[in-house]
Amino acid sequence: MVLPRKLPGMPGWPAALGLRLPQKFLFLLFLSGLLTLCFGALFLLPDSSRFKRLFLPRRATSSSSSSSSSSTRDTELPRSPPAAAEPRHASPAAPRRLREKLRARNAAPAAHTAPASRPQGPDGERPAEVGTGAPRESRAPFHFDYERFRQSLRHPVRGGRPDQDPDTRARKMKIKEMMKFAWDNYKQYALGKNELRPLTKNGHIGNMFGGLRGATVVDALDTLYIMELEEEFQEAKTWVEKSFDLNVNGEASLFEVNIRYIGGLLAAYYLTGEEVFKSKALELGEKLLPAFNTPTGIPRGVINLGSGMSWSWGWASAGSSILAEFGTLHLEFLHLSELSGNPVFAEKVLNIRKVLKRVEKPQGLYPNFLSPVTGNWVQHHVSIGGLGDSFYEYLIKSWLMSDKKDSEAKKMYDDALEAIEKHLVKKSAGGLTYIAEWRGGILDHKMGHLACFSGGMIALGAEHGGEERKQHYMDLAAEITNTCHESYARSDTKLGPEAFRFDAGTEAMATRLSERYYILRPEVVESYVYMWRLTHDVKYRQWGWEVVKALEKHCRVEAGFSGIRDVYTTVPTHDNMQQSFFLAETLKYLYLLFCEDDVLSLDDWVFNTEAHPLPVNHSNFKAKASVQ
Ligand code: DMJ
Repeated sequence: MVLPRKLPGMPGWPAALGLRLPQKFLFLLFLSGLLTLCFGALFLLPDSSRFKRLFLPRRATSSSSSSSSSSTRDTELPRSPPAAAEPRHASPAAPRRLREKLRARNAAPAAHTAPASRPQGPDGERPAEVGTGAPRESRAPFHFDYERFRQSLRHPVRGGRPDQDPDTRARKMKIKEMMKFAWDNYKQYALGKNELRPLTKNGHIGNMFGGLRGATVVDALDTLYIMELEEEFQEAKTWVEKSFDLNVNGEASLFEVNIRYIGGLLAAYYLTGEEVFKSKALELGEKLLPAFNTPTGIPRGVINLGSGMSWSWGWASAGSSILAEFGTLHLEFLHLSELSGNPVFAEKVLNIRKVLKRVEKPQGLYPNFLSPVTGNWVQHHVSIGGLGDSFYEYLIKSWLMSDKKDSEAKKMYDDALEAIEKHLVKKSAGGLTYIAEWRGGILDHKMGHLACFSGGMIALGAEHGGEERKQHYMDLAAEITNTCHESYARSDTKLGPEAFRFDAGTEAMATRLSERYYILRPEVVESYVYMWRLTHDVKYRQWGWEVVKALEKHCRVEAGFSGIRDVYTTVPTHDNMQQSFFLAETLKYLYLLFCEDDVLSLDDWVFNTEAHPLPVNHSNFKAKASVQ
């Protein structure tokens, strides 16, 4: 401890007290005794004390914290509750059923989640267990009853009835062939890399997944399974078993890892019951938890999967977190709790909802940037396309996934949609309905390709509203889907641009060179599927078939499918990238468009934002926690 040095022209403070040398020594002795006493008292403070956390090594205070003791960022709130306690961050208004479930889980001697390969702390010790204070060895393993879950489904997952119409059957088979072609080329030239580069016939790794590999494998698993590409599914499964390494050390997008890897693994587990998918999902889920260690519990966008350090995107205003990123965790995280018996994942996302409920919404709208430190909006940009999109999607899907019990999510969705309709939904001079973007009250009359998922979302939400509202929202959904179809129909390739505008005489076309590309995105086809399933209007199948033909003509190359740089030329340049979401989403949705409705029935499944099916928790769902 260094005492303040004497300043020129001022007496030292023991001297200023008029003390002589022996007295000075006595005074210093007393002072150091006092300091030692104060520091020692820290050990007597309760575990929750902020001071204790500031001064003591992290592991000593985080027995109930998230898994990664290797996180170097000290945490404030929130923390997981000790066993048998009410989840600290479960909102009082949070769905009662979910809270009861969490309480039951907390009381159960459960929470064996991580396999033996779980990372160790920096000094070689095991990190503290997630969500319980009990030592790992003393707790019985949690068991999710997969067989009972399968019995609870209302339809066979791959469909019970064969298609009647030969044309529809042929179209379905064509899409299956496209999937096989995309997979075979990825396998041949890029297996283990994240994406295939189909022109140069090699792999792409990129920097979105923090050193994780095989994004295309994990994204493709459920599509291969649903299409009954058995051999190819086995190849993908073998890669996950033998080569999928989670002990990586790199900066990952929390959102992308969640929707592609966690979503893909969860769906593969629920469809097949193969334990490897579950254990990988849970292990990876734990690695994401340190991102939530912020003053509000709103996670930051980027996390190092090795160290657990997290931070905000450099491009996000003032260190903010992005609505569509932290708002697109709910479905997967509830399932991580469901499968592990560990409430920590559900607590994290319930807390996000609590923060969002509490914060004031300008005109009832949710801006895209929120500070994880203050919990306030950082900028007033509102969009149902990029940066906002899947937040709204997860509200309505949370309600559906809860078997319509999560009325809080439904209310938030209804209110948000009402504000969007009031302030953002417009009609063009030519009669096309579109959803504009909002910048502090000023409208930008532009719709991104990403925003085209909203036709399907609005139809899904409408399906369960009152009769009058239902018709209103079904009409709105149909109009938006029609506008997105127009953005395809008005291009030379019959594929849609990244963004299209409604200004200066332009309708549903890109006006900027930088917005003319198409990267194999799924959102328009996604809306066709929901509209088809909910209305059975054959035009949606016709529109889907137009997309198949355009993909074959302009995107299929010798070794896979590639995005194109300009949809307004029939001799487009390829971008040399077969995105993983092409296999996860675009081809899956196209296939489902030509399947009977009981294949991945909407009665049994909700699709995460990467089109990975997660089961609805039916009231007759009897897969309860049991201790082996
Ligand atoms: C996908 O990764 C997901 O659909 C996500 O929500 C946003 N967009 C891409 C595909 O366009």
